[in-house]
Amino acid sequence: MKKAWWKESVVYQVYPRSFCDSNGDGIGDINGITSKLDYLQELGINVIWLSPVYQSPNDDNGYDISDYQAIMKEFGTMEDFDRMLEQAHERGIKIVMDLVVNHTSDEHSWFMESRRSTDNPYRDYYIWREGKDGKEPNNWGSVFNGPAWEYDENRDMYYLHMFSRKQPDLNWENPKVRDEVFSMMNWWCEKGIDGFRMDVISMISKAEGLPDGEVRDGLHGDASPYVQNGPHVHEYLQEMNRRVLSKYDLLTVGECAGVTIEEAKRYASEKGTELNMVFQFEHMGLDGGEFSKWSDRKVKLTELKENLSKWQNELEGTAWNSLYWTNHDQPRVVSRFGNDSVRYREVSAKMLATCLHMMQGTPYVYQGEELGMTNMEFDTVDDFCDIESINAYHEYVDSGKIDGETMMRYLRYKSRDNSRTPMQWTAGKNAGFSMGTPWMKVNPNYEDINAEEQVKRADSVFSYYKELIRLRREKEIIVYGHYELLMPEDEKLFVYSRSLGDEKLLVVCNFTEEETVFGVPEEFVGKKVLIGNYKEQEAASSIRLRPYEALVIEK
Ligand code: TEU
Ligand code: CA
Repeated sequence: MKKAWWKESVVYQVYPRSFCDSNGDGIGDINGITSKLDYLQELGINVIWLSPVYQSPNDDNGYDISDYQAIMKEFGTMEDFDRMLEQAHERGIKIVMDLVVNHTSDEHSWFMESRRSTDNPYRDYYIWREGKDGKEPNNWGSVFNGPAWEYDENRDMYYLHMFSRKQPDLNWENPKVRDEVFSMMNWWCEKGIDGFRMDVISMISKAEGLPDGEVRDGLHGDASPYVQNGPHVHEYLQEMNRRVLSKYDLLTVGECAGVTIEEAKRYASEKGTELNMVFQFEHMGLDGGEFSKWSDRKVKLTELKENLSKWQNELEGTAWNSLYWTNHDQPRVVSRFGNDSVRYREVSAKMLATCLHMMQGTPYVYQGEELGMTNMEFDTVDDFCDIESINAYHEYVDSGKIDGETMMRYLRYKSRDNSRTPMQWTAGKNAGFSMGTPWMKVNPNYEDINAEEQVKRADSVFSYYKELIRLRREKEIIVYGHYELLMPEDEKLFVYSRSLGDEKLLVVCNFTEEETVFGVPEEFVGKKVLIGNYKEQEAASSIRLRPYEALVIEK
């Protein structure tokens, strides 16, 4: 297997709006991030993935960009950005930018020109179609609910928006669009940034003829087969690779909704023709239901194991995995796959971290995950800020598909806002996030869960993440070792081994609050426990695993 710095890295995702507010306006900003670089260095991560900081009207918190080469006013200035980049580099931390080029904001100058007239030079920068019998050109629903088309009076046509109506999809078939995107990317690379996380990059090529989708929720057609992994996506990424990526030493990760193993091998081929790695979504979909993600079903451990193991085994040697439990679009992992009760919160957060960080791939830590931050107790639909949550509530409840109370339960469990509450720095006012009024309510549990307390405490979740990250730096086997799932049918334990040459690791994770006896395989009996989330555990031939216990034994 080829070695690479981005395979040996641990990435930390910063959601700037909720990370740290330096000037008291209630909104996290770039100077706030700069002020926390020492904290990140202490944790030991070596790459930051920065969610969008570009100019944006914030219909989707910066994922709707109106100028790719300007910084959002609330976040600061380009000088602030340059200073952050420089200070990060001084600490050996790289910065990977979010690249959102499936769509722009409708307030981007390209779109404002494009909608002006049908003979404007920008007319084909977006996906415009005539209506059909006075209705939308096809039946596609947008990811944020409602139809994926918006009528524009001026052109008397509809434009496609796979996300909100303020996020029109770019027309990648137009070579001028690709020229613009690639030159913008080169501009950022020349500035010295270290890579790109590419937002829904699997959606930039749409199927010929834009055929109607299957109607499954009784409301709209499912566009995914026609917009994900479309006919030209690899061709466009290969062009991007030739014209931009190959000229610099970058970390590139594609957010690839709907990606299969076969597709991932193309996006993230070891040959380096497109990207370094992808975010796959299969494990994030295992607890969904009839209404896509909206459900409060608990994932079945055997399914989770089977899925993650498939990715581990099938990409080995041909592509590279990214490892994540959560991000700014997912609920908090301890509330989802662990147990966020006072009793088990810390131990289950550490167990989940062990399970993920011992796998093959590049791990991603989402801000606050390293503290075991939890989901939020939202009271009513008015507590949500996220466009996806608000739209979904109204669409399903207003149409009578889901009753209000049930939908609130789903939202409390799955809303993206769960992970967007402000970072909990201290037990002081507003969790130390802001001196003013935070743009979004702080989770009231900050007095118990905060960085200040955890950095000092040797057995905190923070200290445990720090140790996992240090171990990965120290041991090649954690990065490159071969993965093998053991006991696939077990409903409680997630057990796997890693091996590299003569070395071998055994990873044992109890995903339940029940005690379980585990028979340690012969070759590990009496060997060293590398890390574990309880004190006193020895690799005896049979061990009693306590609730959410995790341990790693080194042969
Ligand atoms: O997310 C893409 C995506 O597929 C999400 O819509 C995801 O399915 C959903 O959030 C799960 O609930 C990216 C960004 O990460 C997200 O924040 C943006 O809203 C979206 O693209 C549009 O840019
Ligand atoms: Ca601020």
